[in-house]
Amino acid sequence: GEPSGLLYPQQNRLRNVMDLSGLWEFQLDPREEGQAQGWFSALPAPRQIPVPCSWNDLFDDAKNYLDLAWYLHRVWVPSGWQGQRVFLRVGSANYAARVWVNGTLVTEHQGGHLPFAAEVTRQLAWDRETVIAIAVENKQLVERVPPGPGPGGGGVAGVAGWYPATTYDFFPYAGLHRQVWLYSVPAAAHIDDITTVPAIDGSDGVVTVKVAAAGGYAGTGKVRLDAIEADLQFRSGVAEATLRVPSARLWSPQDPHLYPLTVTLTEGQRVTDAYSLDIGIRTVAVRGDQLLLNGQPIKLTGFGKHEDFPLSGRALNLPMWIRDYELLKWVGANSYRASHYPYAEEAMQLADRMGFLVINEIPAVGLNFENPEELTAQHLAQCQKQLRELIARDKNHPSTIMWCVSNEPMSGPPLGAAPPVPAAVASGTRFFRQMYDEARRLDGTRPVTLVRVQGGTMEWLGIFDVACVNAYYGWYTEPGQLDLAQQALARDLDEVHRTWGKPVIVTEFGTDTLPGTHNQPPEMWTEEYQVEFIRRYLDVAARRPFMVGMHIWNFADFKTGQGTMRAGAMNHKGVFTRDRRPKMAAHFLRERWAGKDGRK
Ligand code: GCB
Repeated sequence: GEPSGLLYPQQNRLRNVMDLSGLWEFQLDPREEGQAQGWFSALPAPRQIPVPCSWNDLFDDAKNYLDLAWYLHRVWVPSGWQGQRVFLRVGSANYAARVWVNGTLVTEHQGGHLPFAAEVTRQLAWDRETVIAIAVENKQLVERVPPGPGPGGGGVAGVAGWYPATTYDFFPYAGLHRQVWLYSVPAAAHIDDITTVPAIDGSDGVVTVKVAAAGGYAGTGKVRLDAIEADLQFRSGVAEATLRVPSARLWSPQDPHLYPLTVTLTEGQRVTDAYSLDIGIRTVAVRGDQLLLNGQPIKLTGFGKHEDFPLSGRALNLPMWIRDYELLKWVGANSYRASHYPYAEEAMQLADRMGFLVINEIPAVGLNFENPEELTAQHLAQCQKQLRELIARDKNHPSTIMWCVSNEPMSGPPLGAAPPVPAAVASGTRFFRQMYDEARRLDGTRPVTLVRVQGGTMEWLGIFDVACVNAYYGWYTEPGQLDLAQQALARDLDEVHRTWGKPVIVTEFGTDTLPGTHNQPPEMWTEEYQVEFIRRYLDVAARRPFMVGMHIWNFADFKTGQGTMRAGAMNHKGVFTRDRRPKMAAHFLRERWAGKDGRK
């Protein structure tokens, strides 16, 4: 079924929230004996760990550890919550988690980066502490998404054989990466889900609001948008209303205006539940080879990113997010791609507020279609589940302008090293048609895309609304030869456009750049080469009206596994260093994108 309970936890007059961030007990379980020995009640030899945080940068013996580990926390549930329904919500457990409350297994979840919740009203204690235990592992298994290395694993990193072995080019950070919360909702009936769909009619905004209330609720409610109100009449737990905002102030990067929306359930004059969120009134569409925001063509300037920082790893890091948004503004970016997995909910809220456009991606990186059909079927089930969870979580964010269903799926070796394998192409085509249909079924309002590896399958781009391609001419191919690289890029983009007539985005292009390394004339790994490479790519795009976006790989240097291609176990394609200092390219982009020449 559809996921429920993914509304961001909210404290108000009728609901309660308790954020369990802080120090928890932690223990590795390499022999997987914990469950049989009752570790969900007490850990035999715990140490302390912060939640949220990846475990890998904290403990030497856990650096490359991806097997089972236990988290345990004791909490008093406030007695004022009695009489309400209480849920436990895990923001992101990377990758697989099992959750116990006072000794009872209450839920399991697979796939990091997305929240899950379980009702724990019957398991928690009112007269003593409640024990919460979460067992997490991040094994790189071939049937998972992203797939682990092996017959079904693809990806450059898989091919290169790095340590720890992954099919993707970022460190496999593990652990509880976002907050764990307890929250309560009214027992009689509560708002379980809200879907808002904005439209524009002349100068008016028209917002359709669909509300799901738990337990087949058949009562009444209200929805208020700014000063406009409408009644809700629920049938079998569902109600809908349409609100018209005269002369609406449309959401855009220039004016990211948000309207407050509140949904209530009512019994006569009495409000029995309430939930508020801020929404933007804006539309996204594809017309011909243009991408439209509020009916006007828009070009994306920005980056592929990662959630990555020293010590905290892949965990929620609000200082990092605030600084990154400051730097995105500073450099003149209007957008980024949430490569290669969904980012923190707070990051999406900030993007709404600050006017960033986000290509929102599920963790489907490293897929390879040279696989037995049953493995592909397992991957499809995982990808569809992740898509359902992502859209349930992020559908109300104006900043999300596109869903991306995969990064660099492969039907043969990358970089055009050999022609695609026909059976793999056909298998991928079936797969991505189903992914596209599922995305449109869940959300008919946003374009859907897929990111092609350089030299990868052209056919798959035809299934989607926008063609996204990654390009490393001048780096992995044509090394050091930027004239050739520029020609190869132009040929590639023109062919994609000629074949499909769709808007095209280069979602990745970049060079590893060691900060402080210089040469004239520009040479690979120098700051000059990064600037020159980016300049050439932007020039090629600027001459092509169908190019609707240029996202540099990457915003910042980020941690990878260890291997011959990654100096210091880092990908150095950042325009900023890992600690967010600008390389020469950052100043160049600020001049080009923000029109600031550095002297002002
Ligand atoms: C890619 C991948 C990205 C890598 C990048 C690189 O194509 O999508 O995850 O980090 O290339 O730097 O090799």
